[in-house]
Amino acid sequence: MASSCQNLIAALKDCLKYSDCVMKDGHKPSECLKEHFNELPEECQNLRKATFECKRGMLDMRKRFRGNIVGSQFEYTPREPPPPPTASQTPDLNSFSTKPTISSTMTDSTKPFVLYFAGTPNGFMPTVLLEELKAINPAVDYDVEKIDISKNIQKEPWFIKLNPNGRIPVLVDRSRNNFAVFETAAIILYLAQHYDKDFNFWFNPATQPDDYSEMLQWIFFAHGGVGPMQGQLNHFNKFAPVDIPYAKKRYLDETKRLFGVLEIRLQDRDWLAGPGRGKFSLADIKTVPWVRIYKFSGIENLDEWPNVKVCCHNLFRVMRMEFHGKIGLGGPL
Ligand SMILES: N[C@@H](CCC(=O)N[C@@H](CS)C(=O)NCC(=O)O)C(=O)O
Repeated sequence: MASSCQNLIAALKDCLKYSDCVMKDGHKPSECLKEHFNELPEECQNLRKATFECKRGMLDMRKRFRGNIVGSQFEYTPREPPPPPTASQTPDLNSFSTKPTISSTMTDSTKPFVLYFAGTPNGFMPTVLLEELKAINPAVDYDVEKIDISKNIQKEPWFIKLNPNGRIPVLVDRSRNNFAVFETAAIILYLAQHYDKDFNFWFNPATQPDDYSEMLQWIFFAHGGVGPMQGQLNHFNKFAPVDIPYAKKRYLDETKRLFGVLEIRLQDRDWLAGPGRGKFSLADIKTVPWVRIYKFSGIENLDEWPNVKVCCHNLFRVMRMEFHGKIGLGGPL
């Protein structure tokens, strides 16, 4: 039976897959059929009815051994996925309580960037740098699209086109043909390369190769170490459906060990990279948003790592807090 109706079923599946109910509202196709049938496009509703008729017809045919079945000759070529939505077509994301640079009419926006964001350490890394760059050059402005990661918006097909890894943050550079960048370290390096030509927050690879290399080393250390380990610690502490003491201890110990590595680096300097006592750079922007949430991660205080504590406070001292205060990033916890 199913094989004879399979083209109709395939067409229905595609119709649902690209409907607003799935793409924008984040429902499963089965939920759309059951609970939101009347909101579906007429095409999907008709396909659903035709599929139903087809299956019923096949049953009748089996009973009666006769006749062609409506739908069994239905031709269907799988459809091309729709183009990625414009920012204003993205799901109705929880807007911020205050909306400083966040535009609800983003298609009209002339700001060069759109940042797909959630209020997590990874989300804040690009905003820290963007705010710094904007303070130097107001043309470096951006819209923020908040992604509700609890609703898996970041796994929807339109988002996967921007970031196949299905995670925030993603930066889209409208001024460079909507070039999309994912992975926090790649995003901040991209911003520096194109929009910090004076090397305010990084080092010139040609004239300061060692400082540049050291900055990269600390960026990679945070990207491959602090972030993933502290992220797992948070998962097993706060979100895992089962209590696994071994995992909690393993990631707590590892996070503390990594804080210890930062402590060694910071014992005679203020910032992770740069000559002398260092310079506030991408390396700190990449690292401190993680350290900052130590309490959330179950670490009572930073007393064991006094220089890390100072660096954490330093970052919040130099950071432009007006915007970050509004989107919920206070100072160090
Ligand atoms: N390595 C990635 C990690 C990004 C990441 O883990 N993002 C989290 C929020 S902090 C996320 O999107 N989680 C939702 C999910 O995994 O589906 C980066 O640095 O950008």
